[in-house]
Amino acid sequence: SAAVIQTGDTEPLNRQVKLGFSQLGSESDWRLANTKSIEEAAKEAGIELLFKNAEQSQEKQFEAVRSFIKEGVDVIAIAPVVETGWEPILREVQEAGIPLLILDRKMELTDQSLYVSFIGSDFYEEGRMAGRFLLDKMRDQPGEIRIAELRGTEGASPSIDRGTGFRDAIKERAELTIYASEPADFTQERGKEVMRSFLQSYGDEIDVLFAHNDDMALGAIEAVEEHGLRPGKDIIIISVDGTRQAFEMMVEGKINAVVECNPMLGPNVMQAVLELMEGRTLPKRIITPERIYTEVTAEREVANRKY
Ligand code: GYE
Repeated sequence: SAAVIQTGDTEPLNRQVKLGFSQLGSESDWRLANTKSIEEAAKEAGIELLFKNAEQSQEKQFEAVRSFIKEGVDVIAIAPVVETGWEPILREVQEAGIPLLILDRKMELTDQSLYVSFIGSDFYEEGRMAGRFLLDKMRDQPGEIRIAELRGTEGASPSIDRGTGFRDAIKERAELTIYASEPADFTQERGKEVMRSFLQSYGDEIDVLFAHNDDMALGAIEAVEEHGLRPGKDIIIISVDGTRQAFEMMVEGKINAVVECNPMLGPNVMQAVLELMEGRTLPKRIITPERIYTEVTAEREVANRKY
């Protein structure tokens, strides 16, 4: 079922709409669910999807975008690996007259005319929710509380904004200190390696782990257990995304709280594409609503997880 485009008073465009999507990588369960959501929603909407995985390389994203321009797609969507460095390529897209959607992660742009809409989560708010949970969890624990942080990919907006939101929230209590903080690229493997090195350097001094995503938290849990400590008890663990695996860990008591970040952007994106083709104006920002889940609510939620 091809989506037939009705362009104002001209004849309906009797061909399939083509969407070029530059996905940043396949580093996490969140990302895999995001890709699947886009693929399924495109199919459902009858939109032809040209998909390229950039394997966490901005350079590869540039190449993908150029190939979409050559191909003459109707709309280009980019989930950008890092925040900066996008203006030149976006200008190429603009010169080709192709509308651009930014998905998932933010781009730092001075010229806001370079894109039509940014669809994704509020990462700063996610960081704040994580920090507020910690304040609450530790309200009766006196003295210094030492936090280790596993950051995501350097320069990526979820990493930058989750870090800032978290810091802004915990500022309220001076005893909460960020004791160690390193990037671990949003992968389980790096999460484990970096957590292992934290434990080798600081051992029992770490009270809390804030991981910027579930995959890194899962890797860190392995490192904590190998070190002979109990995740969720000896070290309080907070993470972001809300994958099924993280929920299972929460049910086991190994993760204390997970801030949800919704990867199911496909339906929103396809709706945006079709509206663009009908000549409608989109809101500049479309935010996906989210919440936090804790060890208290995990049990009754785990079966509902879709990713
Ligand atoms: O949290 C992480 C993924 O950009 C929101 O990227 C996304 C983040 C997500 O690798 O798991």
